[in-house]
Amino acid sequence: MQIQPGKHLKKIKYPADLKQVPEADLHLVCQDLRQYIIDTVSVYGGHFGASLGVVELTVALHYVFETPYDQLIWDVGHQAYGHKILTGRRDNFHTNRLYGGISGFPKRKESEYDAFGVGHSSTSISAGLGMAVGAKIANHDPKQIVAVIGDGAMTGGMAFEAMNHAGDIHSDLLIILNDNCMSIDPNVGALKDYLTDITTSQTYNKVKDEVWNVLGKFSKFGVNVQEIVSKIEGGLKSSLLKHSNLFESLNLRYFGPVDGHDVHHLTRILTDLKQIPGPKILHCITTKGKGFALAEKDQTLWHAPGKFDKITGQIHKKIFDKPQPPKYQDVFGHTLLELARLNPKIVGVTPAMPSGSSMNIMMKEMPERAFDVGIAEQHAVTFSAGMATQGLVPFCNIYSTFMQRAYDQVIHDVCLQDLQVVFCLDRAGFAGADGPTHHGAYDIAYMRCIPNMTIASPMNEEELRNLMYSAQFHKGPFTIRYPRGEGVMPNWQTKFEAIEIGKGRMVKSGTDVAIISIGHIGNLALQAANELEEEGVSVALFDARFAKPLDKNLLHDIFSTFDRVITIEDGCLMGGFGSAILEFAADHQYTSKIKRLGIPDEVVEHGEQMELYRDCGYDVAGIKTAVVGISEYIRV
Ligand SMILES: Cc1ncc(C[n+]2csc(CCOP(=O)(O)OP(=O)(O)O)c2C)c(N)n1
Repeated sequence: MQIQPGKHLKKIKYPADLKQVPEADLHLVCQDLRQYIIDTVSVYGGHFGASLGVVELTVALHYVFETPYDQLIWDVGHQAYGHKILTGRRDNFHTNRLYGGISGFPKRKESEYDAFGVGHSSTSISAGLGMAVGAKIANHDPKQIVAVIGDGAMTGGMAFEAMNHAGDIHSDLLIILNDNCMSIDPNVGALKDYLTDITTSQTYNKVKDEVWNVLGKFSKFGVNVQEIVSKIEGGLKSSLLKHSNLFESLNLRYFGPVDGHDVHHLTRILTDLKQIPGPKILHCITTKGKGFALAEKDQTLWHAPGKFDKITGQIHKKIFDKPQPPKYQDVFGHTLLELARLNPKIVGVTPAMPSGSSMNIMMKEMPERAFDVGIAEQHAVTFSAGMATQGLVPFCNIYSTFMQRAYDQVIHDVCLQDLQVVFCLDRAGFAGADGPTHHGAYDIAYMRCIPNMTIASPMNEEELRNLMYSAQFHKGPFTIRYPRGEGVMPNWQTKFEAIEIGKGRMVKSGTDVAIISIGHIGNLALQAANELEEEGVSVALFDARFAKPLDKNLLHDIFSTFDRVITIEDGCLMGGFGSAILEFAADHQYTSKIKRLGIPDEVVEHGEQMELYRDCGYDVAGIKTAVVGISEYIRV
């Protein structure tokens, strides 16, 4: 279904069209753009509140700057829907996040207006600084580089590493801090309090207003703004601001706070800022979900609500006539609380994903034992390591894809010291519509090579519970990976039972081919094996449960019985679980034919998880084809 743009947006396909609009009418474009986002996301789903909050900023930026020559970097990129719509993708926007459609995040391959590919947070200032320096060294004509970063993303260490550098080398870079006091959940940390303080501090704002008044007065007369700012900085501003403003202390010129929903004011400020050299930051105050009352009210729910009725605000939920299996994340959340009630040493850590990981269940009952540390995966890991040295048992929940950030911390701070930290990696395997920046493809491969690490993955809810239960008694680092979405057991609240570390199990017996799977994907293998049985091919299925240590006894049994073996994992083939099985077979001189199914060595785009399994040959049909293929191969 093609969504119809309003009459002001209709005329705009590219920023060049936007520039034809009289400045006085920009708020009308904003109205239409906001409505277009509401109309489309309500029907097709996707991120919602963040894009609504930056409508005015998006319009002002494309109005003032010469994109794509001037470069605009959106941190995380979930707020860039307006940007996509104004940069040639309006008529394609209904394919956002769908298989074969446009990406939900800025992506260099998709558009020249997407200056930098994003999805993970806190990269925009580093990338922008690199662009500014690179453009200069490459002798490009002067260009403006703008990084838009949220207050949530600003809690990430990389943002500070980049500001520290920017303030030192004085490259031309405009940072726009989009401050809506929200991450996905309410933003946390001392920085959040600081931002609120500078927004409300009277002394500070008085000085700042004077700076702006002077600036405004002069720029109207066409006086060189750059000169004026230096003069003001030399006097009034610098002494007070430098000592009272965090950004000024880092040698970034600080402007604001300004109302991020006043498109006319924003346009004027951005025009002025274009003339000010060096690194500078414009602090914009916005409301996440702006213009859609329910989204303004419950900003966490409306971060990415799914499809909804735009009139009533009713979020569409599938209705089932029988109980459904829960999401793995909820099994994690409830189980963690259950375990924490029994074991006072258990603590929980999440980097900014309380609701996404369901850690919020424990946070609600035990706020003193469960921590949201901000978008700070590296810190989350080392903070957990620190608590482990005190004899606690931290369950540190990080999405598989975001754990990539904290790799050195896992090695250096946890594994080399053999500390007991339980890493629960959510969204392991294909993430679905969020696409390649979010697929949890690599964790088995990157964890497997680290000494002391144990890696397990449950095939169902009961296994997740039992792995979590067992991990609390294991003295050393322990990774449990599980996918996005639902499991298979509507009655999931099973009694805890210890699982022996490194012990796999047979799920189904058979004689022709052995499948060894790891994790939830084993359920598709089971379905394939059952169907094949009826078609006359006898397939045995083994649930390895552990990628490390491997169940050597089970593997010796399998390789001495079967000359055709298939491995299946929802993870990368290179270095993954199948590779571990190949290593085992080679090390023990087994000559069985082995076929590995998993994620190939390429960037797999976004789509429904099932569509991606299909493309990579490990949906039910793909598994059956692989079994038949390996059987025929032997016959030849
Ligand atoms: C490294 C990393 N960790 C976690 C996330 C998940 N995540 C996506 S958006 C978001 C909140 C960002 O907050 P903010 O920057 O303030 O933007 P807002 O949504 O409020 O506009 C988080 C935690 C991520 N994208 N990258």
